Amino acid sequence: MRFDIITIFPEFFGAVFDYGIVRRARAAGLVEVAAHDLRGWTKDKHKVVDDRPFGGGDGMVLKPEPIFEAVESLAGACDANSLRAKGVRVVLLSPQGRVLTQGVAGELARCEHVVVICGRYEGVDERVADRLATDEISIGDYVLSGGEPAAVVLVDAVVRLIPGALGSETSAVNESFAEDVLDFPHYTRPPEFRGMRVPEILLGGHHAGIARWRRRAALRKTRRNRPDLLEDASLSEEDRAGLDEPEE
Ligand code: 9D3
Repeated sequence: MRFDIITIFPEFFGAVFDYGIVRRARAAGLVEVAAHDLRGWTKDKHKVVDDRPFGGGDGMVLKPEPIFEAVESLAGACDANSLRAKGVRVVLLSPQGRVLTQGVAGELARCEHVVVICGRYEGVDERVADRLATDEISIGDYVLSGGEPAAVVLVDAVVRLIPGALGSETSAVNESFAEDVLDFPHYTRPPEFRGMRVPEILLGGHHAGIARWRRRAALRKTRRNRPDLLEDASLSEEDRAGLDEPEE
């Protein structure tokens, strides 16, 4: 699989893909990632990529011409349907996109080629979203300065779902967010640190007891930090009983 990232800050991506699972997947030849300077597709002397918004208002808008030129040179002449049919996605990263979820990442992980357009300034000429991008994606409801940090998040989330990328480690299927309950709390040595004890049940070898403790702790933490997830979780009687117990 290949990612081509179109950006006005290609140096932003200097070493971010040289670590961990993404590095290993690249080394194994499972994925290629390249960042390209949008200015390379301008045709004027000053390499202008932005202009003032029609209708007025603050800020500048990324012009359509260099973005269309960039995508056509990286993905071939294109309409959204024939691109999707070829396993090519053109992702516009913008605050107006559908929100990136594990499901969206899984969809992209099945593609051969993902071209990522990073927005900047106040926005991107809407003809890019309308006629060039196959997908418009946001990484969440907060304001970034541009699409570049979002591109890093997208590549990371997608690469770990490419078959073979996780190697011998636990499969992506049973990770948090493959489910509707968060992961359970983890502890390692020492058993007491600055007066904080590791829960006693984890120190013995009572596997059924440990499994019950972990499930209960995961549910309680989910209720505290992400109560929204529990709304469509299917909970057993024992799950509900564990949630109802008072704080120890
Ligand atoms: C004035 C209204 N703002 C739109 C909500 C303007 C604006 C803010 C931030 C225009 C562009 C940006 C830059 N952000 C992105 O390009 C972006 C983004 C984000 O800000 N949040 C979450 N996901 C993404 S993906 C790309």
